[in-house]
Amino acid sequence: MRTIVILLICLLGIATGCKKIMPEAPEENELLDGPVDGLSSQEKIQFLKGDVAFNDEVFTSQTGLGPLFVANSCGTCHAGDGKGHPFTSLTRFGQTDSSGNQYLHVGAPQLQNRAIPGYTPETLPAGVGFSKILPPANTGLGYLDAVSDADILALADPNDLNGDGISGVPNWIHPPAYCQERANTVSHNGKYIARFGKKGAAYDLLQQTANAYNQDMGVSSSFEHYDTYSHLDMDPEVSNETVNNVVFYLKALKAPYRRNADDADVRSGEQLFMTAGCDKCHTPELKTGASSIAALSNKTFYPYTDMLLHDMGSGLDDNYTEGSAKTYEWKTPPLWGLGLSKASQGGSYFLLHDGRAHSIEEAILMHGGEGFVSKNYYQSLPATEKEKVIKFLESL
Ligand code: HEC
Ligand code: HEC
Ligand SMILES: [Ca+2]
Ligand SMILES: [Ca+2]
Ligand SMILES: [Ca+2]
Repeated sequence: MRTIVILLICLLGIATGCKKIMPEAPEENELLDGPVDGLSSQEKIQFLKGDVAFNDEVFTSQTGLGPLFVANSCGTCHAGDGKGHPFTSLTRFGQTDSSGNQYLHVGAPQLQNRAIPGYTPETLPAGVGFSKILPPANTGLGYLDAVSDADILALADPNDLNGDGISGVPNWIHPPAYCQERANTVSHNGKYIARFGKKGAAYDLLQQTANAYNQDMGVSSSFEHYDTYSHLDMDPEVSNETVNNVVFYLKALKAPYRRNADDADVRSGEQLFMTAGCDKCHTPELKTGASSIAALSNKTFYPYTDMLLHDMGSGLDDNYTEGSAKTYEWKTPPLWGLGLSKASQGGSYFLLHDGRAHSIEEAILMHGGEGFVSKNYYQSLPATEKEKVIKFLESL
């Protein structure tokens, strides 16, 4: 019915208005959510089930939401699987060093600022420092998941032996018992390499997902069943099947496609990106090992991350530790999809962990610590050359 009305309006000759009424469907290469090519029909079905659970399943107090929570569906914070907005941030507090969290009795580490009727939401205790983080894009996660520990370690240089001022390190954690060991996983003193989240503190997508249900929505599962309000273990409110479908969905989300890769300015921008040493952390090319999803096995892909933690200087210190990550350390974020992120963030950029950078250039200029030299190189470029770097980044 609506379509007919719109068509009629168009026929009446108000042609200029029609574009506004009927937004053009985005081009395939501008969409972030969709599966990788080459899934089996079985896998496509699981992807769709995970898609529904992730985007459409809105929890209520009847289906397990809360009592304390931050949002009622994954899709609220991860709309279209793109980067999130300051309205969809998470707040964590009370963990300033490796001695642990001194504020567990008042709701740390994560703030649940909403509650179902009859319950009181958490508030930040007076005087405590807190860290606010924005959701990253969820695209291409299956590729990052399938990189071998050995490949990640090959990029690490903890003692900066090559003397370039850059010393990426993995985040070493004790994964929860329900996580399955990766093939050929590498372990040091009982700790394993974690790789998801902005400080890279989640071992795999199951841990990330089970935690999100539990901490972000107050929904318990057989994996994570501790209730943040009662401090009791709860019966599952979401099935293992649903959790596994969501994990599969995340793994099978395609990687963003490049746009304008052959443009002359984009190509010189790419050269400048290398000369500035951006690629020392934003590693252009990685490869997957064997994956249980055939479409992801032994593939070369272009995420622009080394999945390692770097000292980014005091300006980006959030006074919060996770796993072995220090307060000033962040995992290099993938840059793929950067040029598309504006659309998912409501038309403006909110970059870096807390969205403080409102343009790509601002994000670059806020690089300190191990990124300082690289940032200075960018800053010293003439305006026309800077523009090329930005054009390149927008093409990712
Ligand atoms: C209240 C908003 C919110 C909700 C609800 C939420 N997330 Fe997130 N998500 C975030 C934020 C913020 C981060 C960054 C967290 C971090 O870095 O530790 C994140 C990180 C992630 C990541 C890590 C991606 C990466 O690149 O490392 C995955 C995967 C993810 N979320 C999946 C989910 C799933 C699945 C659900 C639902 C079960 C969910 N999220 C619900 C806000 C949310
Ligand atoms: C020492 C490692 C390192 C180097 C070198 C480096 N970066 Fe980064 N970059 C990071 C880390 C880590 C972050 C995330 C910091 C945060 O969230 O607070 C980041 C964030 C970014 C972001 C924001 C991404 C987002 O999704 O919010 C952009 C854009 C970016 N870098 C571009 C560049 C460019 C261009 C260069 C070269 C001039 C460069 N980086 C050099 C490590 C590095
Ligand atoms: Ca619950
Ligand atoms: Ca809490
Ligand atoms: Ca080095």
